[in-house]
Amino acid sequence: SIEYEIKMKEIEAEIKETLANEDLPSAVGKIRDYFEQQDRVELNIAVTGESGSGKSTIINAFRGLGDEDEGSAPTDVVETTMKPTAYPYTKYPNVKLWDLPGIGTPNFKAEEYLKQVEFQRYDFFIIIASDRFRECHAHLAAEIVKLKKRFYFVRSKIDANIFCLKLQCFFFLGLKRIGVDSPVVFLISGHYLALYDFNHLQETMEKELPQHKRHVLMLALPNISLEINERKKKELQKDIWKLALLSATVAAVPIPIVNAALSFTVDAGILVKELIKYYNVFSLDPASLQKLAARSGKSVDELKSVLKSPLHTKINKDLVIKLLTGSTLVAVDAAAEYFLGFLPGLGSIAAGSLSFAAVYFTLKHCLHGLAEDARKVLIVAVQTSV
Ligand SMILES: Nc1nc2c(ncn2[C@@H]2O[C@H](COP(=O)(O)OP(=O)(O)O)[C@@H](O)[C@H]2O)c(=O)[nH]1
Ligand SMILES: [Mg+2]
Repeated sequence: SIEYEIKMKEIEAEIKETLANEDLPSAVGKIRDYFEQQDRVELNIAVTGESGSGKSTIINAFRGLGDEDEGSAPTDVVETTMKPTAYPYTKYPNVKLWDLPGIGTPNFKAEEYLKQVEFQRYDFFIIIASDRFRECHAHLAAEIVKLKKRFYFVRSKIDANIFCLKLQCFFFLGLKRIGVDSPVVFLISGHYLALYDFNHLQETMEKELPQHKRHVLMLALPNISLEINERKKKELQKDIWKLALLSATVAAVPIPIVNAALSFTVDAGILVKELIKYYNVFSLDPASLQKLAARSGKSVDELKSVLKSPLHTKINKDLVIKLLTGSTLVAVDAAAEYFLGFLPGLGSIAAGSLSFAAVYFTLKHCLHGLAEDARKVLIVAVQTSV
Protein backbone atom coordinates (compact mmCIF):
# COMPACT_ATOMS: atom_id res chain seq x y z
CA SER A 1 0.00 0.00 0.00
CA ILE A 2 1.01 3.63 -0.42
CA GLU A 3 1.04 4.28 3.32
CA TYR A 4 3.36 1.35 3.82
CA GLU A 5 5.75 2.64 1.16
CA ILE A 6 5.86 6.14 2.64
CA LYS A 7 6.72 4.73 6.05
CA MET A 8 9.46 2.56 4.55
CA LYS A 9 10.94 5.62 2.84
CA GLU A 10 11.02 7.42 6.18
CA ILE A 11 12.98 4.67 7.87
CA GLU A 12 15.26 4.43 4.89
CA ALA A 13 16.03 8.15 5.13
CA GLU A 14 16.67 7.94 8.86
CA ILE A 15 18.99 4.96 8.56
CA LYS A 16 20.88 6.51 5.66
CA GLU A 17 21.34 9.70 7.63
CA THR A 18 22.69 7.73 10.58
CA LEU A 19 25.08 5.80 8.38
CA ALA A 20 26.14 8.78 6.27
CA ASN A 21 29.10 9.64 8.48
CA GLU A 22 30.00 6.32 10.05
CA ASP A 23 30.19 2.66 9.31
CA LEU A 24 27.67 0.12 10.53
CA PRO A 25 29.63 -1.15 13.57
CA SER A 26 30.11 2.33 15.01
CA ALA A 27 26.47 3.23 14.35
CA VAL A 28 25.45 0.06 16.18
CA GLY A 29 27.74 1.05 19.06
CA LYS A 30 26.01 4.39 19.32
CA ILE A 31 22.59 2.80 19.26
CA ARG A 32 23.65 0.49 22.06
CA ASP A 33 24.83 3.52 24.09
CA TYR A 34 21.53 5.23 23.39
CA PHE A 35 19.53 2.37 24.92
CA GLU A 36 21.87 2.01 27.87
CA GLN A 37 21.58 5.71 28.57
CA GLN A 38 17.80 5.44 28.33
CA ASP A 39 17.80 2.98 31.23
CA ARG A 40 19.91 5.27 33.39
CA VAL A 41 18.36 8.66 32.70
CA GLU A 42 17.36 10.49 35.85
CA LEU A 43 14.50 12.92 36.02
CA ASN A 44 13.59 14.83 39.17
CA ILE A 45 10.43 16.89 39.23
CA ALA A 46 9.75 19.18 42.17
CA VAL A 47 6.14 19.83 43.14
CA THR A 48 5.65 22.85 45.36
CA GLY A 49 2.90 25.19 46.53
CA GLU A 50 1.10 26.19 49.69
CA SER A 51 0.07 23.56 52.20
CA GLY A 52 -3.28 22.09 51.15
CA SER A 53 -2.97 23.25 47.54
CA GLY A 54 -3.06 19.66 46.28
CA LYS A 55 0.64 18.84 45.81
CA SER A 56 0.44 15.31 47.16
CA THR A 57 -2.75 14.60 45.25
CA ILE A 58 -1.16 15.68 41.98
CA ILE A 59 1.93 13.59 42.67
CA ASN A 60 -0.25 10.54 43.15
CA ALA A 61 -2.21 11.25 39.99
CA PHE A 62 0.98 11.74 37.94
CA ARG A 63 2.11 8.32 39.17
CA GLY A 64 -1.21 6.76 38.18
CA LEU A 65 -2.19 6.25 41.82
CA GLY A 66 -5.22 7.12 43.88
CA ASP A 67 -4.79 8.62 47.33
CA GLU A 68 -5.56 5.28 48.97
CA ASP A 69 -3.17 3.20 46.88
CA GLU A 70 -0.12 1.59 48.38
CA GLY A 71 2.97 3.74 48.07
CA SER A 72 0.99 6.90 47.43
CA ALA A 73 1.80 10.25 49.02
CA PRO A 74 -0.37 10.90 52.09
CA THR A 75 -2.87 13.68 51.42
CA ASP A 76 -4.56 15.99 53.87
CA VAL A 77 -1.65 15.88 56.28
CA VAL A 78 -0.12 18.86 57.99
CA GLU A 79 3.34 19.45 56.61
CA THR A 80 5.79 19.72 59.45
CA THR A 81 9.22 19.10 57.98
CA MET A 82 11.35 21.05 55.56
CA LYS A 83 12.51 17.82 53.94
CA PRO A 84 11.35 16.99 50.42
CA THR A 85 10.03 13.44 49.96
CA ALA A 86 10.83 11.48 46.81
CA TYR A 87 8.17 9.43 45.04
CA PRO A 88 9.75 7.33 42.32
CA TYR A 89 7.81 5.67 39.51
CA THR A 90 7.68 1.96 40.28
CA LYS A 91 8.64 0.97 36.76
CA TYR A 92 11.07 3.85 36.22
CA PRO A 93 12.72 4.34 39.61
CA ASN A 94 15.09 6.96 38.17
CA VAL A 95 12.11 9.20 37.50
CA LYS A 96 11.02 10.86 40.72
CA LEU A 97 8.39 13.34 41.79
CA TRP A 98 9.41 15.29 44.86
CA ASP A 99 6.80 16.42 47.35
CA LEU A 100 8.20 19.70 48.66
CA PRO A 101 7.31 21.42 51.93
CA GLY A 102 4.56 24.03 51.74
CA ILE A 103 5.45 27.58 50.77
CA GLY A 104 3.85 30.83 51.92
CA THR A 105 4.26 30.41 55.67
CA PRO A 106 4.69 33.70 57.55
CA ASN A 107 8.50 33.67 57.43
CA PHE A 108 8.72 32.31 53.91
CA LYS A 109 11.81 33.39 51.97
CA ALA A 110 12.06 31.98 48.45
CA GLU A 111 15.83 32.00 48.40
CA GLU A 112 16.21 30.12 51.67
CA TYR A 113 13.46 27.72 50.77
CA LEU A 114 15.12 26.75 47.50
CA LYS A 115 18.42 26.21 49.26
CA GLN A 116 16.76 24.05 51.88
CA VAL A 117 15.03 21.81 49.35
CA GLU A 118 18.29 21.49 47.38
CA PHE A 119 17.10 23.14 44.21
CA GLN A 120 20.04 21.84 42.10
CA ARG A 121 18.54 18.37 42.21
CA TYR A 122 15.46 19.19 40.13
CA ASP A 123 15.03 19.30 36.38
CA PHE A 124 12.09 21.64 36.80
CA PHE A 125 9.46 22.85 39.29
CA ILE A 126 5.69 22.64 39.24
CA ILE A 127 4.23 25.47 41.33
CA ILE A 128 0.67 24.76 42.42
CA ALA A 129 -1.97 27.18 43.60
CA SER A 130 -5.48 26.03 44.40
CA ASP A 131 -7.19 29.41 44.56
CA ARG A 132 -5.13 32.38 43.50
CA PHE A 133 -1.52 33.13 42.78
CA ARG A 134 0.06 35.27 45.45
CA GLU A 135 3.28 37.01 46.25
CA CYS A 136 4.93 33.85 47.54
CA HIS A 137 4.36 32.15 44.18
CA ALA A 138 5.77 35.13 42.34
CA HIS A 139 8.89 35.32 44.48
CA LEU A 140 9.47 31.62 44.18
CA ALA A 141 9.10 31.76 40.40
CA ALA A 142 11.49 34.70 40.13
CA GLU A 143 14.06 32.94 42.29
CA ILE A 144 13.77 29.75 40.23
CA VAL A 145 14.39 31.72 37.06
CA LYS A 146 17.42 33.34 38.69
CA LEU A 147 18.80 29.88 39.36
CA LYS A 148 18.33 29.10 35.67
CA LYS A 149 15.71 26.46 36.29
CA ARG A 150 12.31 26.09 34.69
CA PHE A 151 8.89 26.20 36.35
CA TYR A 152 5.26 25.61 35.41
CA PHE A 153 2.29 27.22 37.13
CA VAL A 154 -0.58 24.87 37.82
CA ARG A 155 -4.00 25.88 39.10
CA SER A 156 -5.22 22.79 40.90
CA LYS A 157 -8.63 21.54 42.07
CA ILE A 158 -10.05 22.98 38.92
CA ASP A 159 -12.97 20.53 39.16
CA ALA A 160 -14.04 22.20 42.40
CA ASN A 161 -13.32 25.88 41.80
CA ILE A 162 -14.78 27.88 39.02
CA PHE A 163 -12.48 30.81 38.89
CA CYS A 164 -12.01 33.69 36.48
CA LEU A 165 -8.39 33.89 35.41
CA LYS A 166 -8.85 37.51 34.35
CA LEU A 167 -8.83 38.40 38.02
CA GLN A 168 -5.23 37.35 37.96
CA CYS A 169 -4.02 39.81 35.33
CA PHE A 170 -2.71 41.90 38.16
CA PHE A 171 -0.58 39.03 39.38
CA PHE A 172 0.92 38.38 35.97
CA LEU A 173 1.73 42.03 35.39
CA GLY A 174 3.55 41.94 38.70
CA LEU A 175 5.55 38.94 37.53
CA LYS A 176 6.82 40.85 34.52
CA ARG A 177 8.03 43.60 36.80
CA ILE A 178 10.20 41.16 38.76
CA GLY A 179 11.67 39.67 35.63
CA VAL A 180 9.45 36.68 34.88
CA ASP A 181 7.76 36.51 31.49
CA SER A 182 4.03 35.97 31.76
CA PRO A 183 3.83 32.21 32.07
CA VAL A 184 1.09 29.91 30.95
CA VAL A 185 -1.05 28.57 33.75
CA PHE A 186 -2.19 24.98 33.40
CA LEU A 187 -5.57 24.14 34.88
CA ILE A 188 -5.42 20.71 36.47
CA SER A 189 -7.52 18.48 38.66
CA GLY A 190 -5.66 15.85 40.64
CA HIS A 191 -8.94 13.98 40.94
CA TYR A 192 -9.70 14.05 37.20
CA LEU A 193 -6.26 14.19 35.63
CA ALA A 194 -7.42 13.21 32.15
CA LEU A 195 -9.60 16.32 31.94
CA TYR A 196 -8.59 19.98 31.57
CA ASP A 197 -4.96 20.89 30.76
CA PHE A 198 -2.97 17.82 31.75
CA ASN A 199 -2.32 16.81 28.16
CA HIS A 200 -1.10 20.31 27.35
CA LEU A 201 1.11 20.43 30.44
CA GLN A 202 2.64 17.07 29.59
CA GLU A 203 3.31 18.15 26.02
CA THR A 204 4.95 21.38 27.22
CA MET A 205 7.14 19.65 29.81
CA GLU A 206 8.28 17.20 27.16
CA LYS A 207 9.02 19.86 24.58
CA GLU A 208 11.22 21.76 26.98
CA LEU A 209 13.26 18.81 28.21
CA PRO A 210 16.39 17.45 26.51
CA GLN A 211 15.55 14.53 24.20
CA HIS A 212 16.73 11.70 26.47
CA LYS A 213 14.72 13.04 29.43
CA ARG A 214 11.68 13.71 27.30
CA HIS A 215 11.56 10.09 26.28
CA VAL A 216 11.56 8.75 29.82
CA LEU A 217 8.97 11.27 31.07
CA MET A 218 6.69 10.33 28.23
CA LEU A 219 7.01 6.65 29.06
CA ALA A 220 6.56 7.10 32.80
CA LEU A 221 3.42 9.26 32.89
CA PRO A 222 0.19 7.26 33.06
CA ASN A 223 -1.67 6.51 29.88
CA ILE A 224 -4.87 8.40 30.60
CA SER A 225 -6.03 10.02 27.37
CA LEU A 226 -6.27 9.21 23.68
CA GLU A 227 -3.80 11.98 22.81
CA ILE A 228 -1.22 10.66 25.24
CA ASN A 229 -1.81 7.13 23.97
CA GLU A 230 -1.03 8.28 20.43
CA ARG A 231 2.08 10.21 21.45
CA LYS A 232 3.41 7.24 23.36
CA LYS A 233 2.93 5.07 20.32
CA LYS A 234 4.81 7.51 18.09
CA GLU A 235 7.66 7.78 20.59
CA LEU A 236 8.07 4.00 20.85
CA GLN A 237 7.83 3.64 17.08
CA LYS A 238 11.00 5.72 16.70
CA ASP A 239 13.10 3.08 18.45
CA ILE A 240 12.01 0.10 16.40
CA TRP A 241 14.54 0.24 13.59
CA LYS A 242 17.31 0.74 16.13
CA LEU A 243 16.26 -2.38 17.99
CA ALA A 244 16.04 -4.27 14.71
CA LEU A 245 19.55 -3.21 13.83
CA LEU A 246 20.84 -4.34 17.22
CA SER A 247 19.19 -7.69 16.82
CA ALA A 248 20.58 -8.09 13.31
CA THR A 249 24.15 -7.37 14.34
CA VAL A 250 24.27 -8.86 17.81
CA ALA A 251 26.63 -11.74 18.43
CA ALA A 252 25.24 -12.94 21.77
CA VAL A 253 23.22 -16.12 22.10
CA PRO A 254 21.14 -16.08 18.99
CA ILE A 255 17.91 -18.04 18.76
CA PRO A 256 17.71 -19.94 15.52
CA ILE A 257 14.38 -19.85 13.81
CA VAL A 258 13.74 -22.38 11.13
CA ASN A 259 10.85 -22.01 8.78
CA ALA A 260 10.16 -23.74 5.51
CA ALA A 261 11.62 -20.86 3.54
CA LEU A 262 13.65 -18.88 6.05
CA SER A 263 16.40 -19.39 8.50
CA PHE A 264 17.93 -16.62 10.53
CA THR A 265 18.89 -15.60 14.02
CA VAL A 266 17.44 -12.95 16.29
CA ASP A 267 18.17 -11.76 19.77
CA ALA A 268 14.86 -12.73 21.37
CA GLY A 269 15.85 -10.94 24.58
CA ILE A 270 15.58 -7.58 22.82
CA LEU A 271 12.02 -8.37 21.80
CA VAL A 272 10.99 -9.66 25.21
CA LYS A 273 12.28 -6.54 26.92
CA GLU A 274 10.65 -4.19 24.46
CA LEU A 275 7.27 -5.93 24.54
CA ILE A 276 7.18 -5.77 28.34
CA LYS A 277 7.98 -2.08 28.04
CA TYR A 278 5.00 -1.61 25.68
CA TYR A 279 2.74 -3.18 28.29
CA ASN A 280 3.88 -0.85 31.01
CA VAL A 281 3.87 2.25 28.83
CA PHE A 282 0.30 1.66 27.72
CA SER A 283 -0.83 0.85 31.27
CA LEU A 284 -1.98 -2.60 30.13
CA ASP A 285 -0.20 -4.47 32.91
CA PRO A 286 -2.47 -6.13 35.50
CA ALA A 287 -1.82 -3.54 38.23
CA SER A 288 -2.66 -0.61 35.94
CA LEU A 289 -5.81 -2.28 34.62
CA GLN A 290 -6.88 -2.94 38.19
CA LYS A 291 -6.45 0.74 39.06
CA LEU A 292 -8.25 1.90 35.97
CA ALA A 293 -11.11 -0.47 36.79
CA ALA A 294 -11.38 0.96 40.29
CA ARG A 295 -11.36 4.52 38.99
CA SER A 296 -13.83 3.98 36.20
CA GLY A 297 -16.25 1.74 38.03
CA LYS A 298 -15.83 -1.06 35.49
CA SER A 299 -14.64 -4.54 36.24
CA VAL A 300 -11.21 -5.66 35.06
CA ASP A 301 -12.97 -8.27 32.91
CA GLU A 302 -14.99 -5.60 31.16
CA LEU A 303 -11.83 -3.65 30.37
CA LYS A 304 -10.10 -6.81 29.21
CA SER A 305 -12.98 -7.75 26.94
CA VAL A 306 -11.82 -5.26 24.29
CA LEU A 307 -8.25 -6.54 24.15
CA LYS A 308 -7.44 -8.10 20.78
CA SER A 309 -3.67 -8.41 20.64
CA PRO A 310 -2.42 -11.99 21.02
CA LEU A 311 0.16 -10.66 23.45
CA HIS A 312 -1.97 -10.70 26.58
CA THR A 313 -0.24 -13.69 28.04
CA LYS A 314 3.16 -14.24 29.58
CA ILE A 315 5.80 -12.53 27.47
CA ASN A 316 8.84 -14.76 27.09
CA LYS A 317 11.16 -16.14 24.41
CA ASP A 318 8.69 -18.85 23.39
CA LEU A 319 6.03 -16.27 22.67
CA VAL A 320 8.47 -14.09 20.75
CA ILE A 321 9.50 -17.01 18.56
CA LYS A 322 5.88 -17.81 17.89
CA LEU A 323 5.31 -14.21 16.82
CA LEU A 324 8.41 -14.15 14.65
CA THR A 325 7.41 -17.29 12.80
CA GLY A 326 3.84 -16.10 12.45
CA SER A 327 2.06 -14.11 9.84
CA THR A 328 4.49 -11.19 9.70
CA LEU A 329 7.00 -13.41 7.96
CA VAL A 330 5.23 -13.06 4.64
CA ALA A 331 6.31 -9.43 4.57
CA VAL A 332 9.70 -10.20 6.04
CA ASP A 333 11.05 -12.10 3.07
CA ALA A 334 10.47 -9.30 0.58
CA ALA A 335 11.42 -6.54 3.00
CA ALA A 336 14.73 -8.19 3.87
CA GLU A 337 15.88 -7.64 0.33
CA TYR A 338 14.70 -4.05 0.41
CA PHE A 339 16.58 -3.35 3.67
CA LEU A 340 19.69 -4.97 2.28
CA GLY A 341 19.58 -2.41 -0.52
CA PHE A 342 20.63 0.38 1.84
CA LEU A 343 22.11 -1.67 4.68
CA PRO A 344 24.73 -3.61 2.74
CA GLY A 345 26.70 -4.19 5.95
CA LEU A 346 24.05 -6.65 7.06
CA GLY A 347 24.97 -8.94 4.23
CA SER A 348 28.19 -9.79 5.97
CA ILE A 349 26.35 -11.29 8.89
CA ALA A 350 24.49 -14.48 8.24
CA ALA A 351 20.96 -13.52 7.27
CA GLY A 352 21.28 -10.18 9.08
CA SER A 353 18.77 -8.50 6.83
CA LEU A 354 16.22 -11.21 7.52
CA SER A 355 16.69 -10.71 11.24
CA PHE A 356 16.38 -6.95 10.82
CA ALA A 357 13.16 -7.30 8.85
CA ALA A 358 11.66 -9.90 11.20
CA VAL A 359 12.30 -7.88 14.36
CA TYR A 360 11.20 -4.69 12.66
CA PHE A 361 7.85 -6.05 11.55
CA THR A 362 7.19 -8.01 14.69
CA LEU A 363 7.72 -5.01 16.97
CA LYS A 364 5.77 -2.74 14.70
CA HIS A 365 2.88 -5.16 14.54
CA CYS A 366 2.86 -5.62 18.33
CA LEU A 367 3.16 -1.89 19.04
CA HIS A 368 0.24 -1.19 16.78
CA GLY A 369 -1.87 -3.92 18.37
CA LEU A 370 -1.15 -2.87 21.95
CA ALA A 371 -1.65 0.85 21.30
CA GLU A 372 -4.97 0.01 19.71
CA ASP A 373 -5.97 -2.16 22.67
CA ALA A 374 -4.97 0.57 25.09
CA ARG A 375 -7.05 3.06 23.12
CA LYS A 376 -10.12 0.83 23.34
CA VAL A 377 -9.63 0.29 27.05
CA LEU A 378 -9.54 4.06 27.59
CA ILE A 379 -12.75 4.48 25.63
CA VAL A 380 -14.52 1.80 27.65
CA ALA A 381 -13.31 3.36 30.91
CA VAL A 382 -14.55 6.82 29.93
CA GLN A 383 -17.95 5.52 28.84
CA THR A 384 -18.73 4.39 32.35
CA SER A 385 -17.63 7.43 34.31
CA VAL A 386 -20.62 9.47 35.33
N1 LIG B 1 -11.86 18.66 44.45
C1 LIG B 1 -10.54 18.51 44.49
N2 LIG B 1 -9.93 18.39 45.68
C2 LIG B 1 -8.58 18.22 45.70
C3 LIG B 1 -7.83 18.20 44.51
N3 LIG B 1 -6.53 18.05 44.83
C4 LIG B 1 -6.48 17.97 46.19
N4 LIG B 1 -7.70 18.08 46.71
C5 LIG B 1 -8.03 18.01 48.13
O1 LIG B 1 -7.35 19.04 48.83
C6 LIG B 1 -6.87 18.57 50.08
C7 LIG B 1 -5.36 18.79 50.20
O2 LIG B 1 -4.70 18.03 49.22
P1 LIG B 1 -3.19 17.57 49.41
O3 LIG B 1 -2.82 16.84 48.16
O4 LIG B 1 -3.00 16.87 50.69
O5 LIG B 1 -2.45 18.99 49.45
P2 LIG B 1 -0.94 19.32 49.85
O6 LIG B 1 -0.96 19.75 51.27
O7 LIG B 1 -0.52 20.44 48.96
O8 LIG B 1 -0.13 18.09 49.62
C8 LIG B 1 -7.26 17.10 50.15
O9 LIG B 1 -8.44 16.99 50.90
C9 LIG B 1 -7.51 16.72 48.72
O10 LIG B 1 -8.44 15.70 48.58
C10 LIG B 1 -8.53 18.34 43.26
O11 LIG B 1 -7.95 18.34 42.16
N5 LIG B 1 -9.86 18.50 43.32
MG1 LIG C 1 1.04 17.05 51.06
